[in-house]
Formats: sequence, structure tokens, C-alpha cells
Amino acid sequence: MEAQVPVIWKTIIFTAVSTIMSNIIPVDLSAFATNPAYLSTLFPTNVTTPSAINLLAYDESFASVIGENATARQLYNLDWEAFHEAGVYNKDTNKIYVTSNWAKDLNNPINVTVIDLANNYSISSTRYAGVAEANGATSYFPPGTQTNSSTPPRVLYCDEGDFHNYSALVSVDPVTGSATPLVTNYLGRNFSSINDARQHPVTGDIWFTDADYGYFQHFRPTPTIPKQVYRFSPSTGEIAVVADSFNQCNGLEFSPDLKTLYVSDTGAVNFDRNLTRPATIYAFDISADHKRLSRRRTFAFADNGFPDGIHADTEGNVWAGCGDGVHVWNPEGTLIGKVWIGVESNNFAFLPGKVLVFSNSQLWVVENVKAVGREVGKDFGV
Ligand SMILES: *[C@@H]1O[C@H](CO)[C@@H](O)[C@H](O)[C@H]1NC(C)=O
Ligand SMILES: *[C@@H]1O[C@H](CO)[C@@H](O)[C@H](O)[C@H]1NC(C)=O
Ligand SMILES: *[C@@H]1O[C@H](CO)[C@@H](O)[C@H](O)[C@H]1NC(C)=O
Ligand SMILES: *[C@@H]1O[C@H](CO)[C@@H](O)[C@H](O)[C@H]1NC(C)=O
Ligand SMILES: *[C@@H]1O[C@H](CO)[C@@H](O)[C@H](O)[C@H]1NC(C)=O
Ligand SMILES: *[C@@H]1O[C@H](CO)[C@@H](O)[C@H](O)[C@H]1NC(C)=O
Ligand SMILES: *[C@@H]1O[C@H](CO)[C@@H](O)[C@H](O)[C@H]1NC(C)=O
Ligand SMILES: CC(=O)N[C@H]1CO[C@H](CO)[C@@H](O)[C@@H]1O
Repeated sequence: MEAQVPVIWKTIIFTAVSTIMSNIIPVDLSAFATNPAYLSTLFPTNVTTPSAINLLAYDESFASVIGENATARQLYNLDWEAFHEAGVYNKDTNKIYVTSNWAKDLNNPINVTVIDLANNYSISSTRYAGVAEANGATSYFPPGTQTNSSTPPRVLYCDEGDFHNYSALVSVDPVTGSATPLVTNYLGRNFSSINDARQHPVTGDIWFTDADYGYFQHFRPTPTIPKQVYRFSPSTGEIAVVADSFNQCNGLEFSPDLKTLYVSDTGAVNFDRNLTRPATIYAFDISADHKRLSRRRTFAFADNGFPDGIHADTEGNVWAGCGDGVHVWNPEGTLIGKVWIGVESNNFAFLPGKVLVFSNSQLWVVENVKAVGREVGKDFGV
């Protein structure tokens, strides 16, 4: 039970239903090289009623990354888009916080879908006074609490804003629902629509991306600032631009050794969808003082859709939600496998031994997973 109800929207409890299982399917890259329709020879790829989920090994190392006995199934297939972005675990509540997709209606703003891990993945919807249109999120330790393992983090939402409200980073206590803005502007300049964020585990700085999706989706004014990656220090208020020259910077993630920052560019979708624009993950070196970026290079290009939310595992593999599921690259940027669902996944969440995959109307779970998410140890205390 929540101490105070942060809900300003009716709460509907749903329960999980289906149980579709599958195991790892090897992909023969030599056969694929000369047959663009190769995947459809392995399993039906024309998904009309999505319930199929397949674990595809593009490299033999994939089984040892995802786990040789990993299985996958669909948990929900709803008639609305409850599972879009974020996917932040909170130890206090034992729940995962996921943002719903923009429903093209300012009078029906984005929900936070709360998945209860203590109650068989049952879900409810909530909204917080102080958060207008949430997209990405990260667990957030306020200054002074980062190294205190008995202090549960807050959930830091990327609020894209709307026509009245600034786009901002907003810290929410998931128990009480109280919301506090951390940063609402770049030294007096408005952000466009803040998309995703991560907290640096050593410095506590928040690294975040600002893109134009609120404008493309007609709930933000014309942008007045470039698409950039920022670093913000919650303890001092210092803010810096650390990377630019993106079409639309979007997901971001640290490598587990904190030497590399990955940033996805989802420029393939603006007002329109145009696959000649980027669907690319760039890698940058992070300076030894954890403040600056250098040596931008192309890390990976998604063969389907675009890489949206990114998370690394503790071995440095890079996982991203793409057009047909979650793609997994090794630290060298080789595609080693996919959690294939045949529909777009914008994000996913690592749990101990599991991965929850979000694809808007659907929620999926991969179980018996060997890979450990970079933040799972800290978030779950395991
Ligand atoms: C949890 O949900 C599954 C369906 O996904 C169902 O088979 C199972 O009985 C449920 N377990 C409990 C304890 O409710
Ligand atoms: C997918 O399947 C549906 C229903 O069977 C069919 O109408 C449609 O043409 C198929 N699409 C493709 C691209 O094959
Ligand atoms: C996978 O399952 C097989 C058969 O049950 C078992 O022998 C093997 O130890 C399992 N592997 C792992 C990593 O659990
Ligand atoms: C918010 O959740 C409710 C169900 O709890 C749903 O009816 C409504 O359409 C959702 N709104 C959005 C934008 O997802
Ligand atoms: C750690 O956090 C707990 C709970 O917030 C608090 O009671 C305790 O004083 C903190 N300890 C330190 C060393 O800051
Ligand atoms: C900045 O955003 C605020 C809140 O949306 C708005 O009132 C203000 O007009 C914006 N300023 C500029 C220069 O766009
Ligand atoms: C797709 O984008 C490219 C690069 O911006 C542009 O040159 C091209 O005209 C676009 N194609 C369509 C069909 O809009
Ligand atoms: C979340 C938030 O700050 N919402 C505000 C957005 O702007 C309207 C109109 O000014 C306010 O009423 C909301 O409280």
C-alpha cells in the first residue's frame, strides 16, 4: 500500500494472462547475406496479432549472454499503450515505473504504469501533480544519498513539458508522489523536450538528452535550442552541453566501467518516418574526471526501426529497444542477438534474472536471463 495516494487518475488493476514460451534460435548469417527474406524462413515474421517472441542468436556468444535456458512470454496485450519508456525499479515500493505512450490528446496526458513485482506483474496507472508529460526516467539518488545503501532512490522523470509547462527533470518520491523539479532550463533557455536520463554512479551528475518529440507530437512549441546531450550537477546546479550534432538524440547509457557513453540518434522518426535518417548508436569516450566527452564514433546501426532506450549489462553488452524487439550488441559493436517480438520496443528493464520488454500495448518477460543489468545490483540490492 502507498502511504499517500499520488494517483490523480483512476487506478485499474489488471492481471497478467498468456504464457507463450520460446528458446534460442540460431541465425545463419551466411544464409542471411544473400537472402533478405531469410528471417521469415525461420519463423513467421508477419505479425498481425502479436504474441510471438523469439530469442535470436546472431552470434554464438548470445546464449552465454542471455542464458542458455532463457525463455520468453507475453504478459499483457492491452487496447491502450501502457508500456512505452522509463522502466525504473524502486526498492521501497518493489514496483517498476513505466511511462505510457503519448495518446495524441492533451486532455489525456501520459500515465505512469506501475508494475507490482510483489503481485504477479499486476499493473495500475498513476499521474503525479508536478509532472506534465513524462518520457524517460532513471533512478535518482539526491546529493549525499548515493553511497547510503539504506536510502532508496527517487524516480527522476524526463518531463517533456507541454504548451504551458517547461520541459524539465523532475524528481518523484514514488511512495508519497511528491515531485520536485531539478532543472527546468539551460541558463535561461528552454529545453525542447527532455527525452532520457542517467545518473553517473560516481559523481551523481545527471546526463540527459533533449530532442524534439514533443514538438513532432504537437504538444510542445517550436524548438528554440539544438538537440544536445547535457550534464547537470544536482549538488551545484552546474550545467554543460557535452555533445551535439544529432538529428534526434534519445537513449543514453554508461558502459559499466564508466569509460564510454552511448547515445542513440532516432532521427529516422521526426514528423515523418524516413529510414534514410539515423537509427544509430554513437559511442563517446568519457574523460577521466567524468565531465566531458570525446572521440565520437558510430557504435551500431539498427537493421529494424531505431535504437531508442539503451541499457548496458555488467559485461558491457549494449541492449536497445528497436523496431522488432530488443537488440543486443557486444562491447565491440557486433550484433549478437535479439529478443524478437516483431513490433517496436522503445525500452525495457533489467530485473534480477529477467528482462521486461515494453512494446506499447504489450508487456513481455524474458526469464532465466544470465545477463545482469548495469544498475540491477544497486537498484535491487543484490
Ligand atoms: C500469475 O499470472 C500467471 C499468468 O501470467 C498465472 O498463470 C498465475 O497463476 C498467476 N499467479 C498468481 C500467484 O496469481
Ligand atoms: C501479413 O499477413 C496479413 C494477414 O495474413 C496479410 O493480409 C498481409 O498482406 C501480410 N503482410 C505482408 C507484408 O506479408
Ligand atoms: C539449462 O538446462 C539444462 C537442462 O535442464 C541444464 O542441464 C543446464 O545446467 C541449464 N543451464 C543453466 C545455465 O542453468
Ligand atoms: C491512462 O490509463 C488509463 C487506464 O488506467 C487509460 O484509460 C488512459 O487512456 C491512459 N492514458 C494514456 C495517455 O495512456
Ligand atoms: C542513510 O539513510 C537512512 C535512511 O534515509 C538514514 O536514516 C541514515 O541516517 C543515512 N545514513 C547516513 C550515514 O547518511
Ligand atoms: C519557455 O517555456 C515556458 C513554459 O512553457 C514559456 O512560458 C516561455 O514562453 C518559453 N520561453 C521561450 C523563449 O520559448
Ligand atoms: C528522407 O530524408 C532525406 C534526408 O533528410 C531526404 O533527402 C529525403 O528527401 C527524405 N525522403 C522522403 C521520402 O521524404
Ligand atoms: C505538471 C505541471 O506543472 N502542470 C501545470 C502545467 O500548466 C498548467 C497551466 O499553467 C498548470 O495548471 C499545471 O499545474
